[in-house]
Amino acid sequence: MQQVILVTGATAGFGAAFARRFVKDGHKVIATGRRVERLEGLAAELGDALLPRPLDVTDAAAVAGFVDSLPKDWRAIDVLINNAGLALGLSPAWDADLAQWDQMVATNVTGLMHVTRAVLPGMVERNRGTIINLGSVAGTYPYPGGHVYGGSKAFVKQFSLNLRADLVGKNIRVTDIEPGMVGGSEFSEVRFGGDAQRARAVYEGITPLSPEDIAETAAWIIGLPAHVNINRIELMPTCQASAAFAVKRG
Ligand code: NDP
Ligand code: 8X3
Repeated sequence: MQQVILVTGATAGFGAAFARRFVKDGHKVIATGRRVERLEGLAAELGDALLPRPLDVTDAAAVAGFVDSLPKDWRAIDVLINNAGLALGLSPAWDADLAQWDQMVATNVTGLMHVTRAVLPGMVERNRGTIINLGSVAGTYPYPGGHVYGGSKAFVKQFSLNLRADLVGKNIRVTDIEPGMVGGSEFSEVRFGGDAQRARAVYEGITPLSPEDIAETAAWIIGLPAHVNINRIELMPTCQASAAFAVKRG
């Protein structure tokens, strides 16, 4: 059955892969992000099934008015994909840039919260919906330099589980997708401030997950019978595993 799917951060990486996959699957996609020309490119590629709409998730007023700003037949959002997010920097906490910490919290935590709060009342009114949040293995497993990024994704995990606590008995599903290393997106380039060489090195000699793997996972979750809620799903490429505790001797 055709669904109206709102994707945040659809201008790159997973978000663009979600848009392509969901349109291919016969759904209608509201593609959002800050880079308007990327959204227009997606619309040119995918046609009328895709509605391009600029949206900065850190702009609280724009988020609050977003659903009402949509054309009438796009307002009943069936699926929300809270995908917009970023990691900034990898230096140790004592050396980290506070502005980068603030931007990660504003985007990954506050932005995701606000978009959810804007879309959820309609879902509750219709007693129908699916919310997929993009968490990360970083929200479960600590790593050096992960501090606020990992903390923000731990929030996404717990927020997802707590949403279900409020929604129990309603026909509204919430899933936290928690991927490990995924290549083919701008994630590492953004993290390293545009340093393409450093970003490339992250994926050298390995086969990471791809944005299409994440889109496949989301498509599976959406297509499950309406009574099935996947609470959390953690996935890694076979070249990655969680490591032993770090121990510093001497
Ligand atoms: P990309 O950097 O390729 O894409 C991030 C998207 O987020 C872009 O479309 C960007 O669009 C959007 N975005 C960033 N800030 C804002 C904002 N303020 N308002 C609206 N959109 C914003 O990263 P990925 O596709 O790899 O990551 C997608 C999600 O998956 C993120 O939440 C990330 O944390 C998570 N993740 C990524 C993993 C990876 O290894 N790649 C692994 C696990 C989780 P624009 O700049 O146009 O606004
Ligand atoms: C992205 C995966 O391991 O770089 O969330 O934090 S990781």
